[in-house]
Amino acid sequence: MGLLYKFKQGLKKTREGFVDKIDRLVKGKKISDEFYDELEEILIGADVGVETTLDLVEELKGRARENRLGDTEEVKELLKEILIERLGKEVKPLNISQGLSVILVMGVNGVGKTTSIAKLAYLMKEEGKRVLIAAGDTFRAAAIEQLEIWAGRVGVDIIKHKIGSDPAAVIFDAVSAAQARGADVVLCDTAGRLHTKMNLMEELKKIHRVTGKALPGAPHEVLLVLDATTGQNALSQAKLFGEVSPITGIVLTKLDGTAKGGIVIAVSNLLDVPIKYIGIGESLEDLHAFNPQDFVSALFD
Ligand SMILES: Nc1nc2c(ncn2[C@@H]2O[C@H](COP(=O)(O)OP(=O)(O)OP(=O)(O)O)[C@@H](O)[C@H]2O)c(=O)[nH]1
Ligand SMILES: [Mg+2]
Repeated sequence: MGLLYKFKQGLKKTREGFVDKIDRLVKGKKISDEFYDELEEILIGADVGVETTLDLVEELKGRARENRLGDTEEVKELLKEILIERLGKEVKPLNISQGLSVILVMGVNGVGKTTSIAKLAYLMKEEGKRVLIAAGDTFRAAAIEQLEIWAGRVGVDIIKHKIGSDPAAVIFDAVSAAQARGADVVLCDTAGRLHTKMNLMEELKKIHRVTGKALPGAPHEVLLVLDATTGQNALSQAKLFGEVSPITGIVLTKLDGTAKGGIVIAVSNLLDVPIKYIGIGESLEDLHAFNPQDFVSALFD
C-alpha cells in the first residue's frame, strides 16, 4: 500500500465530511453571496472556526474579484491556494541540534502523547538516530508500562523510575544516560493529569527548568499534543500550556477520527506555533511530518 494512499485514507472522513460538501456546492452554484455564505457554513461546520472562516472567505472573495474569476471551480482552486499559503507552505522540521536534543511532549490526558512519542521514536530510528525515551508520566503505573511496551516494539531504550517518583528526576536521569550513551535524541513523556490542574502546570514548569539544568540549551523542542477530535477545545488547551512553557510545535493527533479536519486550519491560523506532525491512526507508521501542500492535496485532489 502506497504512502500517499494511506495518507489519503487517514484523512478520508474529513474529505467526505468537508471537501465533498465544497465539491457539491461548487457544482451546484454560481458565484454569488449565497455561494460564499454556504461556503462559510461548510468551513465553520468543519471546525475551521468562525474567526478564521470569516477572515478566509473575505480574502477569497477579494482575490476572486481581483482576478475576475468566472466560475466556482476557479474559486475552489483559489481556496486551495490560500489554504496552502496560510498553512505555511513548507514543512517545519524539528529543531534537532548537532549533539544531543531533548524533546518534551506535553498535553492533557488521552490526547495521544505516549503513542506519538512511540511514533516519533520510530520515525527517528528509521532516520538512523539513536533515541532514548524518558518515562516522565509517573502518575500511573500503567503509563510507564505502556511506554515500555512501545519502546520494545520500536527497539529503543527507556529510562524509568518507580510510579509516584519525581518526573523531573526521571528526565534528568534520561538526559544524563543519553549523554553517557552518545544518544542523539531524548523523547520525554509527561503526565496529562494530576490531582489538580495547578499541580500539573507547576510540574511541567519544573520539568522544563530541570531539563535546562541537565543540558544547557535543552529542551530543544516542546511539543504540545492536541486531539483533533476535540475541536475548538484544542485551542484553549494550547493557550493554557503556552502559559507554562514556550511551545515550539504542535502534534495534532486523531485526524483519522474526525470529519472536522478543518481544525488544522484553525490551529495553524490562531496559534503562533507551527503544526509539526499530524497523527492519522494508531499504528507506528501513522505519524507524519506536517506538509501543508500534501495535506491540502490529500483532501482536495
Ligand atoms: N485513531 C487514532 N488514535 C490515536 C492517534 N493517536 C493516539 N491515538 C489513540 O489515543 C489513545 C490515547 O493515546 P495515548 O498515547 O495513551 O494518550 P496520552 O496523551 O499519552 O494519554 P495519558 O497518558 O492518559 O495522558 C490511544 O488509544 C491511542 O491509540 C491517532 O492519530 N489516531
Ligand atoms: Mg500517556
